[in-house]
Amino acid sequence: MPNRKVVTIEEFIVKQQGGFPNATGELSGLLRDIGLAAKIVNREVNKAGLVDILGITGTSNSSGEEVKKLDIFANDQFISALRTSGECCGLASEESDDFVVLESENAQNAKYVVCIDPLDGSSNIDVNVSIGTIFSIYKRLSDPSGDCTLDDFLQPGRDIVAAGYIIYGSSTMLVYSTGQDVNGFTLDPSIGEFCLSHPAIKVPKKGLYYSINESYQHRFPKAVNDFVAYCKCEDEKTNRPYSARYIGSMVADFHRNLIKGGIFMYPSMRDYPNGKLRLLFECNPMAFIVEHAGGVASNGQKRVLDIMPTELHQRCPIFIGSTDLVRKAEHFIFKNSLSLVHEEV
Ligand code: FBP
Repeated sequence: MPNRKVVTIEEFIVKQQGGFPNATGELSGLLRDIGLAAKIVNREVNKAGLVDILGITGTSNSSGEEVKKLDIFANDQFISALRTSGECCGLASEESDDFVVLESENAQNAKYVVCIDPLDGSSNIDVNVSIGTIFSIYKRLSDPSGDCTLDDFLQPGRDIVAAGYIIYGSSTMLVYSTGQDVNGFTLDPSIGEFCLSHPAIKVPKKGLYYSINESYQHRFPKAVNDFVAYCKCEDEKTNRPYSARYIGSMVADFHRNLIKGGIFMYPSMRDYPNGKLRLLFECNPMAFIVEHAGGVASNGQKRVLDIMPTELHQRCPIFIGSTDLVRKAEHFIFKNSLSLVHEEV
């Protein structure tokens, strides 16, 4: 088999930049620095069982969830990488209550802000199951002569400039898009480089898998349970039943469905009327990726990327993945809302 030319992410970013005559290299620099921080986090994740980085810190984040040591380590790594890069003026993290203004000389006038979930899938950290990092980059709206503001972060997902995730799994991959194709790079530990392994990823229109935490079925809306029942029905024509897969790390569940086709769902439920996952840190970046891979992301009624954020840590129900499956889930939700209207009349 002919040896495929190894293309590192740095080479790819520079080549991609060539396609934008007005590019200043700031976005390329930012992506490069996120890649570097990911390598450092990957090193700690890989040896997590050997060093005292497993377990909890004993503190909780603004969403009242337990904070794991590796969460903090990853958060610190990305903040320091972006602070030194000087390519971004502010950062909002799922692990921090408020956004962080990056003070360094260059950073202050930089034109980008970053939203990050430094370690997604925290319930899987201690049990050696795939976890991830999710990021998104926006152009600042505020005047570059001053500090960035909250409004720089509360932009709709459709205004994302670039987004991606790192999955720390059987191999470590960085998958991102700058609004064109979605490309995947696998970390080659022998050379310490992310190398292009999955060019121009396209999510299959039809899905094989459905991913939802079914243990909450008693708290899900009827329409969601009807759709899950539809996924389980025997019907050769539509390739059903689909296979159930749920890892409990959004990055890992999303990545499988992106490559093989499927739907990941974290719907609203009785105690989480807006679902569990955060719009800025989890839903928007994954919606940006799936749309540029030919899929869709919905909150059940509307396109996730068109939702106007009002708070940094707001939650959003999500149905994301293969077009046919997400549209089908929306159909069940719409049908159910109609029957609810009829019941009331
Ligand atoms: P964290 O960012 O705190 O890890 O929470 C997000 C998450 O772990 C997702 O990755 C995953 O899809 C979901 O929560 C699992 O939630 P549940 O355990 O309720 O199914």
